[in-house]
Amino acid sequence: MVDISTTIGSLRIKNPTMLASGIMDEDAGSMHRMIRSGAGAIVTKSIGLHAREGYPNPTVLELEYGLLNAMGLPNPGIDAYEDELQLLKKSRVPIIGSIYGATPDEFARLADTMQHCGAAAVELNVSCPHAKHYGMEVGCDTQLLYKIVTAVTEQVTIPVFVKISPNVTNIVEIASAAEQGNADAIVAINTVKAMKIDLETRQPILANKTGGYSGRAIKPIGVRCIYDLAQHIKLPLIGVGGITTGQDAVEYFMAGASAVQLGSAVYYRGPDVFRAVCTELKDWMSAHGYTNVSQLVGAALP
Ligand code: RRO
Repeated sequence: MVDISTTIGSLRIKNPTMLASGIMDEDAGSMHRMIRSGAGAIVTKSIGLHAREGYPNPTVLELEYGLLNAMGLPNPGIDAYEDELQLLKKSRVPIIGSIYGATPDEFARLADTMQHCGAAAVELNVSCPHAKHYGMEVGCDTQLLYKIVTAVTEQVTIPVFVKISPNVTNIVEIASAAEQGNADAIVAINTVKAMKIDLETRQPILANKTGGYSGRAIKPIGVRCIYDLAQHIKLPLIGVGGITTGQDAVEYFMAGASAVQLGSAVYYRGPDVFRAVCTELKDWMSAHGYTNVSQLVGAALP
C-alpha cells in the first residue's frame, strides 16, 4: 500500500501537492474548488497590509514553454482578505497564508492576522521578481531577511515558511539567513525573471516590461535549487517550479523536497491536476517499490 502523506516540520498533509500562491486563490470560492480537486494544502494569494491594484494589462502571457506574468501583487489587503479566510476556517486541508511586506514589523503584523484567521502556516513571499520594494529587495538582503524572519517567528506560533528566488547569485546564503531566523521550511522557487518582446512593435509585451516565468521550462532550475539547498540547509524543503506530473514531483523529492507546489499546472491540466498528479505519483511509487514519500526524499543527493 502506497502512502503519499508527508510532513513539513510539524505540519502533516494527506498528500504532498499544494496549490502554489497566485493561482486560483483570490477568494474562498476558488480555494474551495482547489480543495475539492484534491490539493493537500492551499497557499493563499500574497497579501499585504493595504489593497493593491497590481500592474496594468497585459499582465500574463502564454509563451511556448511556460507562462510569463507581471501581476504586480494585486490583492485586497489583509483586512478585506480576512473575510475569505473566515470562510475557509473549517477547511479540511491546511491553509497557508502567503504574505509580503517591506519591513519586519509589516511581516509580523500580517503573520499575526493570518494566524488569528486560522492559517496553519505562513509563507513569507520575499521573492517576487518584479515587485518594487516588496520582492527581491527583501529577498536578496540577508540581514533584512534575517530580521524579517526573526520578527515573524517571534510573533506567531504557527510554522513559518520562506519562499525564495532563483534570481540570486547564492540561493544557499539566502536560505541560511531564513534558517538563522528560525524559519520552519524553505519554499523554492518563485518565478524566473524574464521578458518577451513583440517583433512588430519592437517593445516588451508586458506592461511592466519584465515579469516572472513559470511552468515546465523552469523545472530544471527549481530542481537544481532544491538539490543545492538540500545539501546545505537542514530545514524541510518545498519544491515549486514546473511540476506538472507525478514524475515531476518524484524528481523534486529525489532532489530533497518533502512536498511540492503546483501553479502553472492548474492552467495547463485544469483544476483536477492535483488528483491526477497524486495518482501518477502513487502509480510510479508502486511500480518502483516505494511505499512512502519519505523514502524518495533526497534519493539523488550525493
Ligand atoms: O503578483 C505577482 O506579479 C507575482 C508575485 Br506576488 C510572485 O511572487 N511571483 C510572480 O511571478 N508574480
